[in-house]
Amino acid sequence: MPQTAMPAMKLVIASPSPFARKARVALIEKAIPHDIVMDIPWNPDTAAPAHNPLGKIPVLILDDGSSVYDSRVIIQYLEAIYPEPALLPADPLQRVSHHQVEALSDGICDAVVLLTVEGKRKAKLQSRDWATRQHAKVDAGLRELARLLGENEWFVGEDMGLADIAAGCALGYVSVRLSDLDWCRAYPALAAFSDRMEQRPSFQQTRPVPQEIAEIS
Ligand SMILES: N[C@@H](CCC(=O)N[C@@H](CS)C(=O)NCC(=O)O)C(=O)O
Repeated sequence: MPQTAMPAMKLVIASPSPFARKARVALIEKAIPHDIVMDIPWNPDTAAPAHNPLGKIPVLILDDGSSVYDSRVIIQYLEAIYPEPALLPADPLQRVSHHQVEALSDGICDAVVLLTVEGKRKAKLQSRDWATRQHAKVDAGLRELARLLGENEWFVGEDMGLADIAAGCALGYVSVRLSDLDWCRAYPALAAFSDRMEQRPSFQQTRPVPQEIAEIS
């Protein structure tokens, strides 16, 4: 009997996006078959609004055409449908700790995205105060990540999980977008953690790649 191939889920991404990377890493760590759809959500021809009213990526498109967004919900969905290997522990308070690190890491990424987008606006529209505000969030976020990790191997408990994926993606993104920021010297244990994460196959396959985005007004 000929086997009918199951249609794979599709993940709409942008190649530099740390949020998309988080979802991609989860898919790879769980060995879930999927197809990648490349998008540039800042450009007028973006496909994102057809799948997410907020016009943001990542979006997971399921076999029935329905969408799951944003990266946090995508990971919850994957965890529910493909429980192994677990990215979240059973203990409810440990789960909260994972989500806290995820929120902190995503907040760092939000600030870096805003800085990147600000840099794409016409020079006369760019605000130095706004940039300073976002830089302060990145600095405070990195300081807190370093404090939470301490000298531990993983952020929560004894196993790699969501917190580590989220923090690893944020650190990789900061290194690419804010290459002048010498956070590795300030936080050597965090830098060693980032190196360990970048060596995982799921991270090696999802290195951030810059995209050409149109000027934003
Ligand atoms: N909280 C969202 C953030 C997603 C996000 O900000 N994506 C950016 C790309 S890195 C985007 O699509 N921005 C387009 C826009 O804001 O119009 C998530 O975790 O998925």
